Amino acid sequence: MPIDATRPYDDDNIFAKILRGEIPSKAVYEDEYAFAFHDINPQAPTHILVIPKGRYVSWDDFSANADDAEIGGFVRAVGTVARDAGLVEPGYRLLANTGPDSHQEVAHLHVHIFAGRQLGPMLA
Ligand code: IU
Repeated sequence: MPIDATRPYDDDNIFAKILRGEIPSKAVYEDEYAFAFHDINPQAPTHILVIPKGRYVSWDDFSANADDAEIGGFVRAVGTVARDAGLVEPGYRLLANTGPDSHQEVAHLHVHIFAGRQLGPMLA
C-alpha cells in the first residue's frame, strides 16, 4: 500500500525495526548517518536500499528537515555503498519514491540502488 509521505514518522515502520536490529537484514554498509542492506525482493541483480539513521518519512521530509551534516553524510554514504560494491563501472541507478503517486511503500526514506544489468531508459 502506498503511504502518505506527509504523515508523521512512525517508529513501528519496518525499516525502523531493521535499523534497531529487531528484524534481520542483509546489511552491506553502516556509518553514523546511514545503513544499507539488500532489498528483500530485488528488481535487478544488485538492488540495495540505503536509509538514513534519522527519523525521516520520505525524501521530502529529509530534504526539508534534516540538518546539513545528516544530508551530507547520507548522500556521501549512498555514493560509498555504490563505489564499494563496484558499481561505478558499468553504472547504477538511484531512485527515491516519494509519496503515493510514486508508490512509496515503506514510511522511512530509502534510496534504491539498482545495478547489474542494462536498466533501459527509465523504470517508470
Ligand atoms: P518503495 O520505494 O517504498 O516502493 O520500496 C520499498 C522497498 O522495500 C521494496 O523494494 C521492497 O522490496 C523493500 N522491502 C524490503 O527490502 N524489506 C522489507 O521487509 C519490506 C520491503 I516490507
